[in-house]
Amino acid sequence: MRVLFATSNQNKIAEAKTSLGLLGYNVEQLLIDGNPPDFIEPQTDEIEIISKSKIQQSLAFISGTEFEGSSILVEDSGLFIEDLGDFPGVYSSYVEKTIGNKGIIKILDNISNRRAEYRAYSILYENGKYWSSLGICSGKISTEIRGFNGFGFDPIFIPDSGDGRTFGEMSQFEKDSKSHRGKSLRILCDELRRPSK
Ligand code: ITT
Repeated sequence: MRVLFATSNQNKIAEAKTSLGLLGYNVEQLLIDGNPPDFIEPQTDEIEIISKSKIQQSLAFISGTEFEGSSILVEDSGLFIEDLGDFPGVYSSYVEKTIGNKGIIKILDNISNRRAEYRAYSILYENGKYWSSLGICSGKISTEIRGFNGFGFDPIFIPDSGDGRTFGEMSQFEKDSKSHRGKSLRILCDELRRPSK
């Protein structure tokens, strides 16, 4: 089955191809005239609210196009650092582009509580119905940048379910088996495959 992922983030697409590919889905980026939807994000600190807004904007974006009636996937995600009151959270993309991993490590200098979690809220629209799911990956922020894989904060995020390596030091398959995105997409597919739905 084909799923059109409405996102401008190529890393999210690559990871969704891994997660959903294993479950038999064919993930493609939603592009109209070569462009992904340019989302206007509502002012909120809830990824769930942003994700709901993204799916509505995507459905408006495909209305009247050849993609009307297709299965559409959206996702909003971020890194939530406990001692910083869940910052950067919904501002993750902006913080990544501005202060980056070095900046986060600097902010956490001398802070002993380095607990953090990644969260992803995904919504799939198919045949007039919506399926949604939250995936959480708990861990901590490393004291130095390690690894070249993944994207964004991966070289400073150490998942609890691993062996001390950052996501930046893991393969995409390994990250997928533990990550917020992988979990969220697998829950979504389980829901979708339930016979009662
Ligand atoms: P779209 O809104 O177009 O999907 P985006 O990158 O702006 O793309 P978000 O608004 O959901 O997406 O922001 C997610 C940000 O959170 C992302 O840019 C990274 O900074 C961070 N992030 C989320 N998941 C991550 C992951 O698996 N690895 C590293 N950083 C991640």
